Amino acid sequence: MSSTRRKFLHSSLLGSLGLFAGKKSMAHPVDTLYAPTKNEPIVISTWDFGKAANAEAWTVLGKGGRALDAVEAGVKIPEADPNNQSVGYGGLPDRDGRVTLDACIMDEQYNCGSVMCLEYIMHPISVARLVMEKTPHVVLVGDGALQFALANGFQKENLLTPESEKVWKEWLKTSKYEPVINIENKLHKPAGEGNMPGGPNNHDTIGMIAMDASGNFSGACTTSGMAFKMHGRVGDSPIIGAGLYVDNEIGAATSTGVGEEVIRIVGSHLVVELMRQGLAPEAACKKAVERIISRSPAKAKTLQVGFIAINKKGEYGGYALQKGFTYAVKSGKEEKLIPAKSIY
Ligand code: SD4
Repeated sequence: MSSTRRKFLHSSLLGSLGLFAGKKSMAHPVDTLYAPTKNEPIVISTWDFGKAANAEAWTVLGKGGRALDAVEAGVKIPEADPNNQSVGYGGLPDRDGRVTLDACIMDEQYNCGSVMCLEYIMHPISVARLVMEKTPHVVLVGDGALQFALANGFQKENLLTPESEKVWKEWLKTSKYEPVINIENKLHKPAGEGNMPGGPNNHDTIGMIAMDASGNFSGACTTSGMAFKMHGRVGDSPIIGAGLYVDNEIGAATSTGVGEEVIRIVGSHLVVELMRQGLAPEAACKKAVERIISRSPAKAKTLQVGFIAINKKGEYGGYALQKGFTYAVKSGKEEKLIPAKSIY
């Protein structure tokens, strides 16, 4: 046996006996990376509906539970809420009237799972978690994701509520296809055109990131995507690095808004890397938003994108292109909804 391997086994054994808990081990960096330390749990998530989702996540975090379990439980709240027309059940359909869902999840050890364009399953986040835990893969899409979900006991359900169907039928009268942005709770079409049906939830994903009492991070992101999208269109939300990224040494970030712009800059990964360079969460989110503007300043004025992030110290922040983006925070010290700063 090589001496490195022997050292690893030795330090793992000591680690599992708890002899290194809370201390910086010199024996092997893996021991220090995941060693429990005393941390204040915290969870943050996108938009106003993040508040109810955080409260659910707190039922896990507040008891010293794992961040991964907390974020999964948290985002299942908007997924099951028929009044939320941008996530899960009740989500606005694509242009063909099909509700297609995107979700991803990531834990403290770079494990991740994702489903894209999944139909008929109310909790895509739990399917994404199973992809992570039960398969050697990271992503399953469409029929393959559905097949996998059904094989694992998920029920097929109609996710198109009468309300969302009504909005879709209204949209069909004009069938105009363009992103609609959320500014101060109003829907605005680019270039001053009239508002589009769909209510204020036309495209509001839930992205949730959390640090638990062991100092470990996880994140989850789930959405029905852009309303009336082309069938098969996938945004940033289920793409690891774009809609969500977790690096347990640094922190975590997630995004909402026009997914195409977030994918182009690999937004959430960028935010985490900016924090690695020393930026505070809010400053890192702002820089990522500025990257979108630098690519195309005129277009950026017509879009909404928001990021939120937490670092290893439990500091958090958010930033958006436009006014109107809110995020919810819950910790042992506070519970609030924060209007994010924005460029425009
Ligand atoms: C997407 N990012 O599918 C998602 C939608 C969203 O606020 O977040 N809207 O592009």
